[in-house]
Amino acid sequence: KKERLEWFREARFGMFIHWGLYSAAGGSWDGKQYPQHYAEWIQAWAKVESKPYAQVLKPKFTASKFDANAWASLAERAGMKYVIITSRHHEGFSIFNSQQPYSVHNDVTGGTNISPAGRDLYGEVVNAFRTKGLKAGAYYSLLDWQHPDSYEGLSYLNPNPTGYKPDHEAYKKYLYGQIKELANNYGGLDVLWLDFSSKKHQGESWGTKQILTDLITWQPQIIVNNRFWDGLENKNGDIGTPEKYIPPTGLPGMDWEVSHTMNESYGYSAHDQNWKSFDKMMRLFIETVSKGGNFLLNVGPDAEGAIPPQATKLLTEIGHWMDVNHDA
Ligand code: FUL
Repeated sequence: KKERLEWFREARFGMFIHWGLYSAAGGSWDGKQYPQHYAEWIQAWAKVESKPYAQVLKPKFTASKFDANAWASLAERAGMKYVIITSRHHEGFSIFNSQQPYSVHNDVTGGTNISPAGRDLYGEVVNAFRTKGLKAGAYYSLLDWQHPDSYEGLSYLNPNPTGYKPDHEAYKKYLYGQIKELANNYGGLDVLWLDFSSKKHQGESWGTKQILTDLITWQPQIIVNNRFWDGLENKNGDIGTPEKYIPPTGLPGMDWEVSHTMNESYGYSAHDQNWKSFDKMMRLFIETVSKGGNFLLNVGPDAEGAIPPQATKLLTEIGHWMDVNHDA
C-alpha cells in the first residue's frame, strides 16, 4: 500500500472532471431550471426516464470544442499532478466505449456509450494527461439509473413499469465487465474512484471481493477510494474522500483527498454562477494540504467540451501563484 500511495502523497493537487449527458442539460430540463446543487443529478431532480433523457441529450453532447491536450495543459500549468474523470456517472451513460452487452430489457436508443462516432472521450483524456507525465484515474458510478438490473435502475425513477424483476447478478456482471475494460484497455489505471455505497448496497452487493482481487492483478499500482463498502467516508479503501468538506483535523491514520468545486455543482450548470474567488479557493487548497490531504478540484465542461471561462481563469491564476511560490 505504501509504495502504491507514494505518488499520491506527493501530488497534492488534482483535477476532477464531471462530463456526461447531464452536461448537455446544464442544470435544466424541459425549460425548467433546477436549483438543486449537483447538476449531474438532473435526471433524478426532474425524474426523467432514461429513454427520453438520452433522446434529448445525446444529440447535444457533441464534444465539438473538446481538446484533451488543452485540458491537460491547463491542469499541468495549474500545478495539478493527476486527473480523475467520470468514465460514467449515476445516469449510466459512458464516455468510454464499453463493449458490455447492452441489456435487452432496456431500450435506450443507440446504447449507453456517448462518445461521438469514432471517438473515445475517456481514452483521449487519459492519453493526454499520461503523455504529460500526469497520473490518470476513472470515476466510476456503482449506481446506474438506466440499467434495468441495477438496484437504483428503472425502479428508482420509474417504479417497475413493466413488472420486470431486476436481476442483480446480471448487473454485477456488467459492472465487473466495465471495470475490467477501464483497467485493461487504456494503457493503465492509476486510481479507481468508485461512487457510491449505502447501508443497503455495499461490499458483496457489488461483487467487491472479486473486483478488488482482479484489479490488483491487472494494475498492481492501482489506488481504490473508500466508497465501495459502507458508504462515504468509511475506512476500508486506500483513500478517504470527503466531499466539499475539509475535516478540521484531517483524517488521522488515513490518506485522503477533498473534492471541491469552483461554483456549487460538479456537473456543468448554466445557472450556477456562485463562483468562488481566487482567495477563497487558495484558502481551501492550503487548508487541505496543510492538514495532510490532497485537493481534487473539479471542472464541469459543457456538452461541447468547453471548460467554463470562470474555471479557466481560476486555474490560470492558481498556476501563476504556483510559479511565484514554488521553491525551485
Ligand atoms: C457524489 C455524487 O453523487 C456527486 O454527483 C458527485 O459525483 C460527488 C463527487 O460524489 O457521491
